[in-house]
Amino acid sequence: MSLTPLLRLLLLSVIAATYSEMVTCEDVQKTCPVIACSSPGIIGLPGRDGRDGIKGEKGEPGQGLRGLQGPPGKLGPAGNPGPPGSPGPVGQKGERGESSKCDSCLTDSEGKFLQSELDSVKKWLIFSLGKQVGKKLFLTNGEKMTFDGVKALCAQFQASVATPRNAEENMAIQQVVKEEAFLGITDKNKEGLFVDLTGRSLTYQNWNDGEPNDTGSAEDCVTLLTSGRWNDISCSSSYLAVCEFPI
Ligand code: FUC
Ligand code: CA
Ligand code: CA
Repeated sequence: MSLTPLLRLLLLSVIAATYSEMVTCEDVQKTCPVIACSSPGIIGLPGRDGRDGIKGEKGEPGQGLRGLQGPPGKLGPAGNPGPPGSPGPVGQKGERGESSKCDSCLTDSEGKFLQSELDSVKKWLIFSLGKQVGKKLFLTNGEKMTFDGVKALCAQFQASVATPRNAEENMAIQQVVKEEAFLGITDKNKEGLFVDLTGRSLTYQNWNDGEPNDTGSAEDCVTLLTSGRWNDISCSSSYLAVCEFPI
């Protein structure tokens, strides 16, 4: 349906008159001074969609079936080292270490000093207790005991039972004791054959008159009488112990 030019002009005039009564050009200028006043245009197309709004609150949990439990997560990082532990028990005693060669580490002057000290001690000992003859020192502890007891006592001190090899030694023993004392002489291996405790035959003898007589066929040991003479006697009797020390 087409309108005649006259009719179209008439319709536009009516629309224009109606709009000018509602919004004047001056009204528009008050809010938008850039827009140049002209005759109103036709109504445009709708604008584009606006931007997304802010995120909404978390919704209520769903009501569906719960899913299966997932696999274990990855291994976490290693933790910090813990504090030191308490001390362990004391270990066993170790092997004895190798001794250094310090046995020979004394200086010459130290050695000489120690030797002179040792010599002094020996002199004090001889002066107060014993009697020295040559390289022998005779000592008694003043105890009476059997012959076996005397042998054990002397051995304990790396010494021997006193055995006089000559008159001087015999006299030295006599001076050390106040009573009858055992000598390191015996005939127990062969009756009548007196030897020293190493089995060697005697080079010196000083028997009392009538001795040795082996009284009761039971006298296989020898004593030094206070006179300095010798007597054979029972080994199980008790007499003073005298030892001889090599010096
Ligand atoms: C003499 C010694 C014995 C004993 C006796 C008491 O006969 O020959 O050995 O000493 O005296
Ligand atoms: Ca005898
Ligand atoms: Ca006798």
